[in-house]
Amino acid sequence: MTDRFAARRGVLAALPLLLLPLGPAKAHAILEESDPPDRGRVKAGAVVFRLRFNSRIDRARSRLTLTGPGGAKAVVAIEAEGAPDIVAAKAVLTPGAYVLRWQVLAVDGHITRGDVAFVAVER
Ligand SMILES: [Cu+2]
Repeated sequence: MTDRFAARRGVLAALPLLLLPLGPAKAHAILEESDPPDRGRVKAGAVVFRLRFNSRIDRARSRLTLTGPGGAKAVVAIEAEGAPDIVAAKAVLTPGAYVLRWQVLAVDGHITRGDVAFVAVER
């Protein structure tokens, strides 16, 4: 009886050590590179957005939202094709200041989000 109790306590004490490494084993998505870059400039007109992450992205469960001059907000459709760590989209932009907000689901099941601010200038 005493032996069994001690053994159970031993198992319980070991649990936190076993659980700790499981969480951060796979990283969630971090933006490594973007086109346009944050605080960058693009020429107004047809623009291709390209965001590269450190991990594979579930594009169907990710989203790009573009806030334009005057605060107008629109969801931008993510291209279905391409490398699994790239999120790409196309838009036609008038000159002005924009914020591209990305929200992506990584293979580890975690959602991350961030902003890329840029300015579209006259051609
Ligand atoms: Cu994660």
